[in-house]
Amino acid sequence: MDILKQMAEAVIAGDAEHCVSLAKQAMENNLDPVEVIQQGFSKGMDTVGGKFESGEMFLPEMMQAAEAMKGGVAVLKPAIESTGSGSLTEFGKAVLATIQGDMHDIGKNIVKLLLSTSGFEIIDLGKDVKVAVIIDKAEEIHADVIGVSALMTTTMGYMPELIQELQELGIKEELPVMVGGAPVTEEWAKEIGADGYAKDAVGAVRTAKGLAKK
Ligand code: B1M
Repeated sequence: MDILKQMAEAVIAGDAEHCVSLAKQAMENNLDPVEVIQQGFSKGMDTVGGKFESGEMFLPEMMQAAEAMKGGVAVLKPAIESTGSGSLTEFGKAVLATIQGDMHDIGKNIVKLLLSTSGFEIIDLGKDVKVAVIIDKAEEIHADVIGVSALMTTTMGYMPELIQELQELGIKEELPVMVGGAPVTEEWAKEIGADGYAKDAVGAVRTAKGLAKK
């Protein structure tokens, strides 16, 4: 089995130790750490999501899988940081958050890692963050972009609320919003009036750079 498949399997099995050793092996073999996350660990997580949905896996196993993936990503982090390009503030400041009611932050943290190594200063507000808190912080620091993540269909609904609120305050033009997360689509992003959308963390860097330049 190739190493990426083994990584996916290790996440599904919730085997943190194996995730760590595979991540180390990937680095020794000079594999691209971002590719390793997207084609290895994340694929495993997709399977976990499917198994949870169909009742083959339960919450404790999903939590164990999440911890295992985090362990593997932590090993890859320094390699991603060392390939960083651009000075810390080349593209300005980005306020990042997982939206209100949503505790999923693995994807948001990967987006954060890549943005922070691509010329953005990141203000990470964490997970389950209220719309008002995001707006206050973005206004306070004159953010160049706001990035919000949602992993559930139930929490995606706070994204249009954020955009509406910015419109009502008359600051939408100054504070472009990028949205992402597994259930979010480009069509939906357009529909709610978001300024940008990205399917994955690599795309998020591209989109954020485009928005910050404006
Ligand atoms: Co939960 N969960 N979960 N979960 N979980 C999902 C999201 C779910 C789809 C599983 C399923 O049923 N198939 C489902 C949601 C269903 C729905 O939409 N309504 C679900 C559920 C139901 C729940 C609970 C309600 C379960 C329960 O308690 N009964 C509960 C919710 C708690 C809450 O939030 N209030 C819950 C809890 C958890 C854990 C704590 C166990 C854990 C999260 C741990 C953590 O994040 N710290 C967890 C996990 C791990 C998942 C799945 C399996 C994997 C998510 C993940 O980390 N993927 C997930 C199923 C799935 O998504 N396939 C599921 C890996 C990550 C790298 O990908 O986050 O998509 P992702 O990020 C990508 C892109 O989406 C993109 O870039 C990232 C990297 O490429 N991206 C952006 C993300 N944010 C972006 C922002 C951008 C741009 C791109 O711009 C700003």
